[in-house]
Amino acid sequence: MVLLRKLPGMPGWPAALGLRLPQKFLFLLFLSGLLTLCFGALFLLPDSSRFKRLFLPRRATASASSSSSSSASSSSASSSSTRDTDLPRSPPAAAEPRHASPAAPRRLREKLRTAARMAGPPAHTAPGSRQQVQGGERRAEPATGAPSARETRAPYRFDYERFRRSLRHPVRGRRPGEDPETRARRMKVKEMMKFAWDNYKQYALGKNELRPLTKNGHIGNMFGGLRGATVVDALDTLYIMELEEEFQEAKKWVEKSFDLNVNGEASLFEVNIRYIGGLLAAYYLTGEEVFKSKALELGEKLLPAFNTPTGIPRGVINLGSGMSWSWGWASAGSSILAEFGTLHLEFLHLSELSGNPVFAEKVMNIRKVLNRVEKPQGLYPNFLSPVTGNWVQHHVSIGGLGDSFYEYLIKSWLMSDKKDSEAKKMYDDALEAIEKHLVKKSAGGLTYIAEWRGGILDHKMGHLACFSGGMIALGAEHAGEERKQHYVDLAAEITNTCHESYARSDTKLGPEAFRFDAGTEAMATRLSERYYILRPEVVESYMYMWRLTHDPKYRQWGWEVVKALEKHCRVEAGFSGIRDVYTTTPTHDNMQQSFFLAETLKYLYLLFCEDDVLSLDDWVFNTEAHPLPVNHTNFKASVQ
Ligand code: DMJ
Repeated sequence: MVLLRKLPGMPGWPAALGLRLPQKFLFLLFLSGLLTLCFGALFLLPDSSRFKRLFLPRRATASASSSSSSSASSSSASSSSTRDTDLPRSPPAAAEPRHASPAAPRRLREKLRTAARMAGPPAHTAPGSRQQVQGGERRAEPATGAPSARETRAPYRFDYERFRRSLRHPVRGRRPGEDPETRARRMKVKEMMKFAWDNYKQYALGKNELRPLTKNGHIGNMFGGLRGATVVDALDTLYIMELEEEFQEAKKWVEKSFDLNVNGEASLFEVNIRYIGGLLAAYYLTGEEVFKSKALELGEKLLPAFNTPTGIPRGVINLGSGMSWSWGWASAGSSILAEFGTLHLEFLHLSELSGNPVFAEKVMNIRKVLNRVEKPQGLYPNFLSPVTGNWVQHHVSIGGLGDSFYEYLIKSWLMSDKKDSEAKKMYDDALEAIEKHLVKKSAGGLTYIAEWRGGILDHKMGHLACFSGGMIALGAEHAGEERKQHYVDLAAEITNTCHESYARSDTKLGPEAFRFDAGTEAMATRLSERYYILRPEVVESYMYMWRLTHDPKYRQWGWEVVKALEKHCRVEAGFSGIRDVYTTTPTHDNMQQSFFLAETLKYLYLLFCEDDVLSLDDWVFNTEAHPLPVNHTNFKASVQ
């Protein structure tokens, strides 16, 4: 309108053209139509996202784009708005819309697509069709007009039968003759699992954990309103132990009562390792569609957490709104290495099962960011900014905050049927740096892995760090001949140290953290570190060491744990953590953690099984001990 106002001393446009009133009206009509067309065309351009961002409010695009199939790229990172600074928990940062990055190098994009193309021949997309991203799901849609017979090919479907045929061992083993003692011990662990499940079912079904002293349920605030953490965590253990009736009870709960339409703050990491990991494993073991569809639906809900300038996800996400933010305690709004570094296995399987590359793209981008950033002394600090992609603090640990990142590197390689050599190299390099800077020997000859704070060592090992014996054992088999024995020895030494932390306590259960200073060896020195919450890491290492060496001491050590659990943690209505491992009359914490059923009891059971039960040839365990298959057939073209 301003353009057409008649300025003093100057004729207006229509007047200047010598037009009369009806003509003027027609001219105006034509002009406004033209303007509307031009404006609309901006939105129809191939990459109209930048215009949408200019004209639409940020929130409006966030959810629509949250499931975009794009990966964050460095180029889009630099073009990101500086308003998107990393905010602590309150108020949450709005999810930043991200779109396919046209600037991402072609080779990378190809690589990402190949990474997701794990299901072999089935067509994800009908020929002559275009991909449409809708609600995060990539659907095949005819390009134009009515679909022809050729174009209406069946949608992508994971070939479960083909996958089952690719396994080299029966999932639950062949059960050859075995010595009666081993069998009896395995049956004891099975009885413990049944006891843990029955009590959960009776007093807390549908809640996240059982409170075995007060005989009620606990919900907590880690899972964003999701319920039934114990159900989902227990599914595969029940199945493997052939607790058929109990497995059916758990399955029925998932079918009838597992509600994903929740609205609350969830830990991206915990939801991924427990729920997605648990559902994926249950699907691969049984072929029951309900587990697959729930896993995929939940996976979609996690995607907005990746909408950051670097694509490094934030730690907390509201599963309803898609808003994400960093943990309030994480320095300077950073993301945690063990959290964003522990998504790879599950996300590759989400892509495999859905035919949608978006999940694989997200985790391959994380790897890209990690490969780009400089590592102090070759080490990976625990805090990284999702905004800049730089380290925020130089704290390095193979225990809490760092742990499962390293685990997922070697397991990514194994899960890819040893094709993902990038992951193997990252693992080898990281382990070399850890050994050089963090691995120490105590005066009493115990090998341990210290923590590193900007170059200063903290001579402490957390219970969580005790998984590393198993991890190094797993990797040892695949180290070059000259390194193999070295890693077998290192794994054995670390496992032995963790065993010492149990053996030196009055309960024969280990503390949350133990130290090697001021004359102390493998014992907690602080009151606050004396508790045991039914954690699995030590028996996890026993299981891997047993499978690697078949040294009977690992079964013996596992049996000592069984006896200690029975004596100190079993209560009338389940199992409970204890507050002090150094007293024989410990007080209970009234919590039966879901990982006790997912991990501790599963690893103990496997310790007393033949090696072909969930064979390591066929399966890798996610960090919550949920078995995910090695893809013997479809990873061939993998991520290289
Ligand atoms: C489990 O939830 C997982 O093993 C995770 O990686 C960290 N530790 C707990 C159990 O201790």
